Amino acid sequence: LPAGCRIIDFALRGDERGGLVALEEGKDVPFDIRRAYYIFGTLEGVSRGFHAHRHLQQIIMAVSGSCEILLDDGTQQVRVTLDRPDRGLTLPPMVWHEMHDFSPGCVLLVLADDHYDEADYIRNHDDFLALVEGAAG
Ligand code: T46
Repeated sequence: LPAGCRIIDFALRGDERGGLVALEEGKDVPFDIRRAYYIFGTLEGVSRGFHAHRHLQQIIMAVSGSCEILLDDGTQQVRVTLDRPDRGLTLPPMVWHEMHDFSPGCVLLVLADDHYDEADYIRNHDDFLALVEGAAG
């Protein structure tokens, strides 16, 4: 995985009635949570993402269904399957990500360490590569 991307298996607190996962800031989620959003009802064949963030830290999980996420740090590309409601993937700044192959009914929950700010997005892949190369000197 690219540096800073980490798979986190959350504790399952379910019982004979069904599943339950609790996410606590600083414990299960390694940053302060300032925003949550969820992505659902994605139409068949649609892909999303196609950006990196300059500063934002996030954790993403498929609370229902599945999708593939492509991670690109400018050097390597890795695909990760998100298909467990008890497993999160941290998305650090400066990792290009694309979400593909959404299953019907897929719900992605994302927790972020800051409010929405369009200026934090790098939505052009060539700009992203130039910034990565610039940072590498
Ligand atoms: C990310 C991936 C995993 C808001 O107004 N507030 C928000 O908090 C968010 C997340 C989005 N928006 C608006 C901006 C766009 O007009 O909602 C619209 C759709 O957002 P976007 O095209 O960026 O959605 P995705 O699925 O491509 O990307 C999202 C997040 O934006 C992004 O931060 O890392 O999920």
